[in-house]
This record gives sequence, structure tokens and C-alpha cells, in this order.
Amino acid sequence: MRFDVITLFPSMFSAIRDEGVVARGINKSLLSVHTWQLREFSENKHRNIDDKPYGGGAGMVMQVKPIRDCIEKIKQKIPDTRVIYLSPQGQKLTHQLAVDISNFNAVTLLCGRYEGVDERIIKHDVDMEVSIGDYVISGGELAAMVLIDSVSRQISGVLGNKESLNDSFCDGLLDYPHYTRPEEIDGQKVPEVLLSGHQANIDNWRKDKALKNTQIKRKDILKNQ
Ligand code: 4HQ
Repeated sequence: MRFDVITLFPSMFSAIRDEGVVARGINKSLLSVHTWQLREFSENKHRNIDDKPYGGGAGMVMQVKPIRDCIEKIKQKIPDTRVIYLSPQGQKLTHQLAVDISNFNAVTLLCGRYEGVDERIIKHDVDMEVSIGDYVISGGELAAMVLIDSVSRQISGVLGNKESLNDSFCDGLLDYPHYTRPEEIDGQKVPEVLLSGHQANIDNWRKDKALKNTQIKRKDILKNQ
């Protein structure tokens, strides 16, 4: 899978490119992350890509032309890429949406700064608006990295056996509790069943804990099932 990112801060993406699950996916040639410096598509010598909002008010708006030119250039290379704009107005990113996006061949992630992009980009050039949650962050870059990480984990071969896809949300439930050595610390013991070696009992215990965990911590996701 190919990710193309349109951003004013390409160097931020070293955070996922250099280390961790996404980095490993890149090294195994299962995915790639390409960044495009939006300033290179500016039409003036100051390399500006924003301007004052019509109607007045605070902040600046990212202009149509540089973004449209950049998307055009990416589409010349990758005609089937889907353009996603990261914004609080988007469809909420969930496990299921990450799975769905992982089935695309390529996505282009548009990262907004300031007050965001001119509405005509959203209407005409963007295929899908995605939000990472109901709060405001200072730019689309962190949201794009969250999306790339969560989607990359769903691409087969990216996760090793150690991590696997057996995690929170994979079956619509939260995860079960995990324990490692020692068997006892400060009087706190590992549940007996996990030391029993009886795999069927362990599996049942984990299923039960995952369900109870979800009932206690996230009633809302049980109702959605
Ligand atoms: N922003 N989920 C405003 C977000 C956001 C979110 C990104 C702030 C876009 C213009 N993006 N810029 N929440 O808060 O994706």
C-alpha cells in the first residue's frame, strides 16, 4: 500500500518512518510513505500557500491552486489514489474504517494547518474526510500519522507473530488483561489459570475478561454490536 502525504511539515513523518511497525512495513516493501512539500506548489516567490478568509475573521485559509496542483501531480503517478482530508468534520476513524482503508491500493492524505483548506478543495478534490476524534489538534499531520499507523497494522505481513492482530477491537471487544514475570510482586499474584497450562481454560478466561472489561469500561461499543 502506498501513502502520499501533502504537508507543510514533511519532516514530522520521520516519527513513523524511522521506527516501529510502519518502519518495518516499509523495510519489508509492504508499504511506502511519500511526503510532498506543499510550499513547492506555491505560485509566489515567498512560497505562500495561504491567504486571508473571505468574510473576515481570524486565521488563514490554505488556497486551492497549490493543493489542486499537488494532487494532480500525485494522480499522474497513482491514478487510483483516494484523497483523504484529516479534519474534525470527518467520519470518525474506527477499527473498521482502518480495515476498509487498508484494502485501498493507495491513499493521499491532505494535512491542513491554520483554519484548514478552502471549501472548494473538500467539495471537488477530496474523496473522504476522516477525523481521529472530537477534539482539535494544531494540524492534520498527527492525525495522518495515526491513520497511517492504524491502517498499516491491517496490511497482512506488517505485524509480526509477536504483535499479531489479536488486539482490542479485533472482535469488537476490548483486550483481555496481560501478565508477565514475576508470578508475584508486592503481594500481587498472576491469576492462577494463566499458570495452569490448560489452554482451553485460559482461552475461556480471556474471552470472559474481554467481555467484562468491555462491559465495565466501554458499554457504548457493546451496544453497537
Ligand atoms: N485538525 N481529526 C484542524 C483536527 C483533526 C482531527 C486537522 C485541526 C485539520 C485544519 N484532524 N486542521 N480532530 O483537529 O483529524
